[in-house]
Amino acid sequence: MSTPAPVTVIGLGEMGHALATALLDAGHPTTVWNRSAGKDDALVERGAVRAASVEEAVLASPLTVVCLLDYDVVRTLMSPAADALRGRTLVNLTNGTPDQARETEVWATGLGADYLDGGIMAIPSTVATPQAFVLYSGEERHFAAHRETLEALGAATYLGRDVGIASLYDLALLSAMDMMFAGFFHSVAMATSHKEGSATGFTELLVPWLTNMAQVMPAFAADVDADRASGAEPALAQGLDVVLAGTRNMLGATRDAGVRADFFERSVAELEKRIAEGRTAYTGPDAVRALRVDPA
Ligand code: FVH
Repeated sequence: MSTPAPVTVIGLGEMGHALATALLDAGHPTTVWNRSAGKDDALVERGAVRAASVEEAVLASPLTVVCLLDYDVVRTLMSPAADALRGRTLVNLTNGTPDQARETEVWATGLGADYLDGGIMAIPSTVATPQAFVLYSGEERHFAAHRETLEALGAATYLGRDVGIASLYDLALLSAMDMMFAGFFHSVAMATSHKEGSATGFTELLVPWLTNMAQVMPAFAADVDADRASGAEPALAQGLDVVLAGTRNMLGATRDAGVRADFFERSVAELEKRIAEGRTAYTGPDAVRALRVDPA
């Protein structure tokens, strides 16, 4: 294990503060900067160096990690430090879109900086715990050069040369989480429409149910990759008529519970269309294709 390398953290909001704390805890000489004063006090007490400007912060380390509100802020804030970035590495862990990552890479490399984009799969309290992982994309040699430092934040996962892929996977993972929570609240609204229903009692059933069902995802994923119908868990391989009957029941029970049913209205319409086309099964690849704006 080599001596922990110096690192700079710009943006000391909830997440940036957690990142800087993790780097300090791992023994990295850490320089910090934040727009508003005071957010660095606890970090300075732990040994961080407070920079007087963004430029000074960047000059302090070969690697600068930024975690800010959005990409506009990143560009606006870092532009005055353009000269300082030359020959240094910028790792942007701000949430953004794949295109924003690609544009920012062009901008940073135009300044002579090495650039990696990333997505943090953690909340501030889980940074640097075994639960945390951070996605990275961009030039692999930049990742390799700083991997040891980046591992201090959580398992460092390199996804590929296209700098946009880390944010694509980040947003896809966040989409799955958002839809899981939307499903959770939908089901709680249904369960608690009953006079004896309780969110707590219902959730005691929901968590093991969803945990079990999540085990089927790798089989579905393999079907999608192979564009085949048959690999997924046989128990889920129901005929379309059976799926339609069950989905109609979910639609009816949702309406009866006085809960918005638009999701199931769309599902029933989609299944009816497929049956009218003569289809008899609904596979993983079918489900993915049905979501594409241009399914060709
Ligand atoms: N918090 C979380 O759980 C998630 C986990 C996954 C990753 N996200 C992303 O991390 C980015 C920062 O999120 P955050 O939670 O740290 O957000 P805040 O606590 O609100 O901190 C925002 C920082 O951005 C600075 N900032 C905002 N506007 C400006 C500006 N115009 N000029 C300079 N700095 C600016 C702000 O500075 P200040 O308000 O303290 O002066 C904070 O340092 C974000 O992409 C999440 O999606 C977090």
